[in-house]
Amino acid sequence: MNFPKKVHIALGSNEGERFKILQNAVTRIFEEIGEILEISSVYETPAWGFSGNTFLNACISISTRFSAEEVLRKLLAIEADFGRKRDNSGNYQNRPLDLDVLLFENEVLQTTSLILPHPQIQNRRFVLQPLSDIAANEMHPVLKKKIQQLLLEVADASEVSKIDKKLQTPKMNYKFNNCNYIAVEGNIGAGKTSFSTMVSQDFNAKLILERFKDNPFLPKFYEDQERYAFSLEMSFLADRYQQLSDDLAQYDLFKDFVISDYDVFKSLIFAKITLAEDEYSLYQKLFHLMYKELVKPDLYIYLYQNTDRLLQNIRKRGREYEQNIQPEYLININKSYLSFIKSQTNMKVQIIDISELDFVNNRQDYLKLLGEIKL
Ligand code: PH2
Ligand code: MG
Ligand code: MG
Repeated sequence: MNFPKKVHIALGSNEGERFKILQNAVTRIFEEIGEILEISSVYETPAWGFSGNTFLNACISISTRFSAEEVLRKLLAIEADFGRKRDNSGNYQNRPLDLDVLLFENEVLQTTSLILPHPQIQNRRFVLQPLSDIAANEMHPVLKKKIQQLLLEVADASEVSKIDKKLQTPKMNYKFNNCNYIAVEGNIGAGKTSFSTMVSQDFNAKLILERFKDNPFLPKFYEDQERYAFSLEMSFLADRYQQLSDDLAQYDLFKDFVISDYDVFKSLIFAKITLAEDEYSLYQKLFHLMYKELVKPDLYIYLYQNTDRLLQNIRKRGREYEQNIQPEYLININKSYLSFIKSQTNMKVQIIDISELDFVNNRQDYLKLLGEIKL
């Protein structure tokens, strides 16, 4: 999972209903690429470098987890949907929509398809003027000058004039209001960690991730279940108890809530499957002693994913010791989760079917998933 990056994009239109096209483009960028951080004023600008219709130009900054190449590909697809046609003449033409990546964080890059930062920023008033609205103090990573400085120095004398109408910022119609702690659960490979991580980044939440990597019994367990099940379940329980009691007690002033990629009940659900009956009843006693002491989530989300896609995800992330996991084992785990969930009377639980969603690679699916959460 990539960390969100800040990207500055230039928008231009000189054909059709220009303002409407720019507004719709901003909405598409929000839905498909990332959250909109800032939007400049809109400027009317004469065609630069060719004789054509007058443009409307603006700049936006967004936050995205996609790579520069992916952002570029998505922008080109949006341009095409607005009727942009390209010919091979190499000359500028009138166009309903042009979307250019100006700055991708501080990346400096040159490939056949993409140059970063955009090589023409410093020569174009129709870019520097709107860009100064939202990024006056950003440093150009190659020229080592601030955008406002580049605007002062630009040779381009074209007359750009601000129009009154403002572009609207599309916002997530989703808020995690009045909640302190959310636990995300799901089968092995369902996407618990990805989803919790994305939410923590986008909604300023403190993230608690299971420390399965540190468990020395896990690889052994997958080799010899009977021999290592009890040690594994005990050490998971101890770890989870310690982590949750520490992390949930430490209140973070600068975060709005806490999200974790597991709930401590997971221990009991897995123990029931992996332990012999007598071991399980001993384990249960200990579990309940510890469970009493823990802060309970305000919302428990179970991400349901079908077995085929779980296996696919397990293969894709490639943890060696997980590669022999059998479909029956996953089906069993899912059943146990569901029967646990059914038995819950005090906890607010929500099952969300994500088998038709690809929320990591498809932002519209991510927004859809968020929309499903009812707090
Ligand atoms: N884009 C161009 C070439 N010329 N002139 C103005 N005023 N605005 C633009 O967006 C623009 C241009 C190439 O993309
Ligand atoms: Mg352009
Ligand atoms: Mg372009």
